[in-house]
Amino acid sequence: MSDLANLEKSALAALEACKDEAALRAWHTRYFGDNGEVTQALRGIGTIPSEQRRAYGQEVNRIKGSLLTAHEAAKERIKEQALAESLTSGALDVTLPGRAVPRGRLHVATRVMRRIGAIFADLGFQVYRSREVEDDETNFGQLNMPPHHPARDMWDTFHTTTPGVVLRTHTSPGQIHVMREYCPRPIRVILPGMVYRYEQVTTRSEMMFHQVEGLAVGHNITMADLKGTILAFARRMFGQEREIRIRSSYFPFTEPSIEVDVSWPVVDAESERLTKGTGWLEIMGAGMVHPVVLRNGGYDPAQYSGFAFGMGPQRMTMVLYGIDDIRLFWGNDLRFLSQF
Ligand code: FA5
Repeated sequence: MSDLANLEKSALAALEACKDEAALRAWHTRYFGDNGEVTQALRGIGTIPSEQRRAYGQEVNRIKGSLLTAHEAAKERIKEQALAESLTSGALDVTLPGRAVPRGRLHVATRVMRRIGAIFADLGFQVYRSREVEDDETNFGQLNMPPHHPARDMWDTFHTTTPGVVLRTHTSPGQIHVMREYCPRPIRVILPGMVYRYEQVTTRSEMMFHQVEGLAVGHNITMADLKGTILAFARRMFGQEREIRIRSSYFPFTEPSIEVDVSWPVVDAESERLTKGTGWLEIMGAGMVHPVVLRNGGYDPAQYSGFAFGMGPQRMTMVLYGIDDIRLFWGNDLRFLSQF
């Protein structure tokens, strides 16, 4: 009987020490397995002298019952402990405010391109998309710059490994594509897009930048139409008080050729710097489409005339927002981009 008391005591102590389910299973095998200590005590009932057998048997069965009940309780305790542990170790505080998903926005260059597109849409211009990889002939030759023409030096060119294939240095070759597609119908389009130049990158010059070309072809189109279009654009883009100034210039694909300035009153050091003190800002090159170019597009220059212009939206954006370094546009610096 004292052995039984010891058995119960040590089994309960061992159960108390169990920390996980594996220990619990080992405990069960130790006491209730085929050769377990309680199993053996039960088997031993038959060997007990008959006068003590009844009392012994009752005690063994009581111990068996109490240990199994304790085992169930320990199982429950360990399960709850495991659950509590997993809850605290991967704790998730659902009362904390959520992390805001950063919302993207349109790049300032895209916004300005859209604004330019909207102004010209109001003036009746459609958008024509033209390729960025061009052949030498369309980028230069068809625009009245045959091979070895010195004007080609105006555009430092990226040549590809395929002879005669270049990255377009300006949007002007698009004029040839539009004319050939539309001829003999009248044309009023803008051609926005990226252009590439093998240039020294500085605060004012990039090797990759946007241009917006404009082209109008029809009967009786004159310089006055070009001037009126540019003035209407400049006033919408930069403000109602703007005046434009036309200077003569040279491009092989326009005749006469001009460069256009927009008035910019010198009111502070910033505008003084932008206009170099003159009160005028250059915004584009333009002119009347050269007869050779009209002919290359399929239009008879005796019957048709047209104007074209090419502007640099990055330079205009710099003026509009006081950006002093053109490299910021493609620098991918969020501190810059998130200001717009
Ligand atoms: C041309 O590219 C002519 N194709 C424009 C033209 C079109 C004239 C149709 C006549 C008729 P130019 O190289 O000046 O011209 O470039 C036009 C504009 O692009 C410039 O006024 C300027 O705003 C912008 N630009 C030129 N080079 C750069 C550069 N490296 N980085 C940023 N913008 C530039």
